Amino acid sequence: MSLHSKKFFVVIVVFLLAVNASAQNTGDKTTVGPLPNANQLRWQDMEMYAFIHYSLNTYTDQEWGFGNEDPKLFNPSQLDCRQWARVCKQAGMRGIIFTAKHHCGFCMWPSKYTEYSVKNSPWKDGKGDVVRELADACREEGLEFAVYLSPWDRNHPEYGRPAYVEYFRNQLRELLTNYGDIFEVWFDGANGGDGWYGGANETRKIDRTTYYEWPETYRMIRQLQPKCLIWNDGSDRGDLRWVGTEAGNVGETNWSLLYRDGDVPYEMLHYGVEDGNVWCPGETNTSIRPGWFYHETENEHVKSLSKLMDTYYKSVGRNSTLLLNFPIAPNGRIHPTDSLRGIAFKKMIDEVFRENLASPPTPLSLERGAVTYIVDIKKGAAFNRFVAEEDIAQGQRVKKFALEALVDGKWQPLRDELVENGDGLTTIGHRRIICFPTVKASKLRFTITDYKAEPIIKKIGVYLAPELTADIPDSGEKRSSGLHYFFSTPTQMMIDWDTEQTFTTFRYLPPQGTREGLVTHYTLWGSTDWSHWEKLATGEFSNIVNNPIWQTIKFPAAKVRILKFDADRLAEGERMAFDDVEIE
Ligand code: FUL
Repeated sequence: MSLHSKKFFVVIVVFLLAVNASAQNTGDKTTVGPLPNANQLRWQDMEMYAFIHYSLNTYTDQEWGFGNEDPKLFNPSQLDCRQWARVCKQAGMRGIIFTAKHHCGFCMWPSKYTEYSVKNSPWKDGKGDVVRELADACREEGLEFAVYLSPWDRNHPEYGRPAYVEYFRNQLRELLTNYGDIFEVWFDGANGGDGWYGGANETRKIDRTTYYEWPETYRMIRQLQPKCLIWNDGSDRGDLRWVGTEAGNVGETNWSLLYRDGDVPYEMLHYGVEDGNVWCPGETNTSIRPGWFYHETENEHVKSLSKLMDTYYKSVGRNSTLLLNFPIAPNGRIHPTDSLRGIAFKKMIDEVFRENLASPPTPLSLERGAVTYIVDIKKGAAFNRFVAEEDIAQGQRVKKFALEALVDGKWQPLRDELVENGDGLTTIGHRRIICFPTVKASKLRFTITDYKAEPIIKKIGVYLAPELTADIPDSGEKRSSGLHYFFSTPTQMMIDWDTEQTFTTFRYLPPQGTREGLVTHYTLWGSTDWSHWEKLATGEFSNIVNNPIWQTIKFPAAKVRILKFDADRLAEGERMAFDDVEIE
């Protein structure tokens, strides 16, 4: 990481500004809309908490297990939940959500309802319980604890039938009864269809709006853990919503509201709904590495500090929380690169927001329906961050605002440099952070130009963040391979070389920003003469739709002149698409 201009490190304490504009009732804008409940308010103050992905996938180098992986693979030599909790705490995380059961169905606790769990692994002679160890470690470190329980279960023979729903609920009851307070339950909406399902080896699709009978499950959760928040993707409204991407950003316009009923398309997930009738704020989830589970090949791709800061501004700085994933390595610990990066991330946040350069603003003025704050900048200093917070206990009210800096006696507009179109100055909510190029000014003018009801601004802050340059290339970086390829059919790519080559790896970078043509299932063939084809690999690119990162296919060393890549299934459309491929 390169930090430029340390001398510009002027960072000050946030000061509290409780300015209630309700005295300035304009009379015509009084529809606040729904309000958060006490659990949602408490949750929003957590700001950042960790995800931990750990399961049999860690030992099979997969993102989604099929459900038939051998429990004997689970035998970490140095499993240390205290190390996870310490790292997360130092990385500024206020709690941990743990994958108690991922899609493969393997339980990280000795559930009495299945044999597919740690109790049939060699780890601690089958007497271990990772959920217990982590819950205890969190409490010791003063962190909150929560569980991810995948509704989709590729191991269970009854998946897709009513008996499974009862099984799922029984497991949830175990987790909610035996491990102390749980702050959140995370019900992943993914369902790729196929799985082992007790040996049936088939595709089972369910109707996710009805199959799981969520109302009944929600009742049980409310009864067993009244403070627990429900995260649910799509179907029955929980307390929190997904933000429609795993890339680590929510919309710059971000309402904490949704409609109580109906489908929730991407636009609603990402931006919320201005006139929604239920409070359902967005939680931004992303991983510190490209994948959710640990893969050695990603050790060089742990997100850079600048990328993590960008993620922070685009989540916590946009009225959301940040759920940042730390995968566990096969030895049972968080990899040192990830832990150091996580800790550096927290240090940088503290540095940026150490000193508030704003003197208390003059009392607000109200002109033609706009609420204006004039902020004196201490010593006319340089700054590049603006922070505003609404008192969301009284609803989310601000629709649009403007920012200007007084430079040499002239007001100059400031815009959010993290948005591509417009000035990005829409909605505030719990916290809004606006990033702009460094400016030296004596005053800042913050004008709320449109609002649903009288704005109640709790805090205003002005800061100078050190400039960061991308220190580590992004994992999505394009590495053009200059291959000679062509399509023999819309779903078949051929790549040829003049002479025989030995390969062991094929990498596919899916098209970014679209599902059209994205390959979810593939078969890879090799040939030396165009007529005899050897199957090199076949399988699925799990989670590629939500997380369209580079996908790696490894196969035993093969001598080939031609490679044939068949798209057996596409997420959407009829024609395979790609941003890049690589062969090694
Ligand atoms: C996705 C899952 O399919 C991934 O494996 C991961 O658990 C992520 C957090 O949610 O939908």
